[in-house]
Amino acid sequence: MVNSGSGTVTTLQWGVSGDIPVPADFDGDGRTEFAIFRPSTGQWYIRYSSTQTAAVVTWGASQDFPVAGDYDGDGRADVAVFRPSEGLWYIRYSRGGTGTVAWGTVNDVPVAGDYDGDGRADIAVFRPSAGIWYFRYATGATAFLRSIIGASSISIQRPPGIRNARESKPAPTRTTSVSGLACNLARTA
Ligand SMILES: [Ca+2]
Ligand SMILES: [Ca+2]
Repeated sequence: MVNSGSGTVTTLQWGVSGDIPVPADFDGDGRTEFAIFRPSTGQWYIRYSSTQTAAVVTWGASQDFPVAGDYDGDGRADVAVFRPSEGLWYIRYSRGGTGTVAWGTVNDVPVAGDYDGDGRADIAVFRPSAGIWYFRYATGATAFLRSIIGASSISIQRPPGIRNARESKPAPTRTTSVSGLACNLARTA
């Protein structure tokens, strides 16, 4: 790691083989935390920059993608995973509470980000087979974007249904609550 201010180089061991790095600002102090998701145990190991303390959060299962982002817009990244087999996003909000959102399907790549600039991360997936990005904005609105290789423009169109592009109606979106801060999602599958 090269410090952008001083130019000094430091190293830190945080994680082991098989861990997935999930750098994000979980405590909202403006500095990115060292964090990893361990698929084998569904555990997140976060080293907070503000306190230099570490936390272990159990959230997710072995086949999940970690998708940390500030979904509730409080300035702190939320622990979250996308489970392709179910097409579900499991979010543990930093502000409190949890949510489950159906968006995407198997083989989709999660690409969450604040696409509309409202300060909250939007749930989104990229479908490689079709070259389409599907967005579910934090406002609840949806959209999709098809990028055509070789074309000079990118068009934004109405969504045809996120679960299956051949569907004529949008897939239902459900949000349910999960109790308990350290919920092992493997047991809910
Ligand atoms: Ca931080
Ligand atoms: Ca947050």
